[in-house]
Amino acid sequence: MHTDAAPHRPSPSLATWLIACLSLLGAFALSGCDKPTRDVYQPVADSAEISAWFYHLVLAVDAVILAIVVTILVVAIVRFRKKPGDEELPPQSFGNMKMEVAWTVIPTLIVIGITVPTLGGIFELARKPDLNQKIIEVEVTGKQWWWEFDYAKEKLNTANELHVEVGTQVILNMTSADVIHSWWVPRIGGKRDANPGRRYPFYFRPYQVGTFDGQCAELCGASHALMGTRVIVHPKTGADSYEAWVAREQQQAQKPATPQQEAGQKVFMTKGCVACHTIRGVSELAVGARSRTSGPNLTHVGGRTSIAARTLPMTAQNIAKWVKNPQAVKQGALMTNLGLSDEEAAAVGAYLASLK
Ligand code: HEC
Ligand SMILES: [Cu+2]
Repeated sequence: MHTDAAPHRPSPSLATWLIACLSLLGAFALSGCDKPTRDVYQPVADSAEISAWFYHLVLAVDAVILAIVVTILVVAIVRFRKKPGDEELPPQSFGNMKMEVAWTVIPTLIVIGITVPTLGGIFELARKPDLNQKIIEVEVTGKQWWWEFDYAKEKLNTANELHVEVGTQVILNMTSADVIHSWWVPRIGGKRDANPGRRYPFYFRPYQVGTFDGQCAELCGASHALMGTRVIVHPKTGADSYEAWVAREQQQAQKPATPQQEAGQKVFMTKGCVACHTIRGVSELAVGARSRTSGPNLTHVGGRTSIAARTLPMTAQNIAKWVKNPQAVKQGALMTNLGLSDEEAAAVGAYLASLK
């Protein structure tokens, strides 16, 4: 029903301003929500530092432009607003040559000012590091939906969690076994595409010890959102050093220590798991010396902090849950549901979690 007496409400311009300010505040608040393990503002490696520098450059340029535009806008609104009785058309500036040139030239200069240093940064990121120093070189293969990390020199193979050393140059050679993936650990650097049939290097040198999370950044199928990754930067010395980790990973898999773990190993050997997974020192007995890499290497799977590309935390129960029905945990997961009983799943969970 229509009434002439409209209810009292704030003038539209005030409401609009309020909404604008609130959304801006909201955006700022939300930008602080991400866990600091994935904060591009807090780089922990030279490559991420370069990207962060450009992020700040563009942010600064944009802030200046925003300040100028808002100032002009406010002055125009306040000083030149239509006054009562003012019926005259304001001066029309259509086709004003000076203004046309100004708003073509100024943005062009801004774009050039951002492009030139950006190109420098791209070359900086692509510069091959000096090979006469300690280098950790890893072959990285993106697979639906996990990451294989192969350390050729160290002769070890692991998945999803990349281990490196603070202060040491890292070279990742990125490729893909199926579709295009993109390796992105914001505090380390990236995004760097992993393309099938190609092998691209990605260089970084971490300068802070810690654990830093990342995410596949190229839509790669049903479980793209569950294709996480994690970088563990080890100190140079001590029990938690990178060298200590390498030494542990190079060992054969641990022997089962309880009857349940024994039963779990038997499940692993007899239920078809060996077709896709390798446990060094164990599965060769079943399938010969060839390693199987269509699934993650499980020789030291219990030493990881998560399973299925950071989808679940590493526990015996979670492994049991995963092997019982992988697709229930991760849509489309390329691991066969082998129809294990609850008992078999629990046993294989206990066994694999013990493989530190
Ligand atoms: C057809 C191949 C295939 C078979 C058979 C298979 N898996 Fe897998 N498995 C995979 C793939 C692929 C993944 C990675 C899935 C992902 O993260 O998207 C995986 C992941 C896992 C993981 C998580 C590892 C990690 O580091 O994230 C465990 C544990 C595992 N499988 C155990 C088993 C067990 C136990 C069996 C036998 C009951 C088995 N798998 C049978 C292919 C297979
Ligand atoms: Cu991916």
